[in-house]
Amino acid sequence: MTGQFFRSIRAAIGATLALAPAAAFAQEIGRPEPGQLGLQQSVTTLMDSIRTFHDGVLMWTITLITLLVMVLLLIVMVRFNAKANPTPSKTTHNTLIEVVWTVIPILILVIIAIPSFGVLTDQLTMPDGQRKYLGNNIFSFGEVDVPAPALTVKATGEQWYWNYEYVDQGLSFDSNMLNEEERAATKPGEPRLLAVNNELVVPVDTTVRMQITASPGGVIHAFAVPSFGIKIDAVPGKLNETWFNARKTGLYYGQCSELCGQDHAFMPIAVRVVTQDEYALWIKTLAEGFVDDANATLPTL
Ligand SMILES: [Cu+2]
Repeated sequence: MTGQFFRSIRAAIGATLALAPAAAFAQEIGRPEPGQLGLQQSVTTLMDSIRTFHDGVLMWTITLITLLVMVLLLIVMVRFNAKANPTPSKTTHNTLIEVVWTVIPILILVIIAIPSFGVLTDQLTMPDGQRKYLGNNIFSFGEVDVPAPALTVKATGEQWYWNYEYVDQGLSFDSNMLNEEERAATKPGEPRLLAVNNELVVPVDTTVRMQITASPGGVIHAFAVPSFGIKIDAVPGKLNETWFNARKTGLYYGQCSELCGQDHAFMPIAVRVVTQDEYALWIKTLAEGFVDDANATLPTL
């Protein structure tokens, strides 16, 4: 019942707020759009739960509280200004009101906290093939099956770019932002400050274990991809873990999300989700040679 209720709320709000940036492209593109109001589109069960939580619970709560406070303020301004109410009440305490304005906010916070903890737990619990995930049903105990990870990628925050290591294959490469000349020459259709030379390439419908760290002696970064619903700190000397399973091929952008120094704004994250066959050829080519050769096997966007 609640699951369905929030599904329909989410669908209604999603239809109202979300622009449909992907419609024009053959592939999905996860990126911010001019004039965008809602969150970025979701292509994972984690982002489904975040969007449902945000659009279906938080936005309603915030809006109703704001309206209530505004109405109370207007009543005070009209009915209790010096002209309308020349002799003010001398009341200093009212036990009932104090209990009410303590208990009701506590209840609101509890209602927010319950699905919030569930969503957070999902992001930080590695799938084992057994555990159920929340998806859109954030007030349920979880209904979504997620397979165990089939691929492990370690992302290392450097000053100021990312290094991606395919741990099982022992392969790694750096991913640098393209400056304007490089972008115009090689990837003119991709967005400024987000396009990179070497994207993180992963197969569709596959659970990817992401290990996140920063280079020793470096600084703290954070690895975040909005369409996947993941954001996790990259700390020198510490290995953080999260996961995603993208259901649509395409190109999804994120950014370093922890203020890390002079080029913090210029170390974007670009994840390319490709078909199983494309991935198999890409990783085989990478194992045999250079990342440029591997990237050349992928279809142009
Ligand atoms: Cu950074």
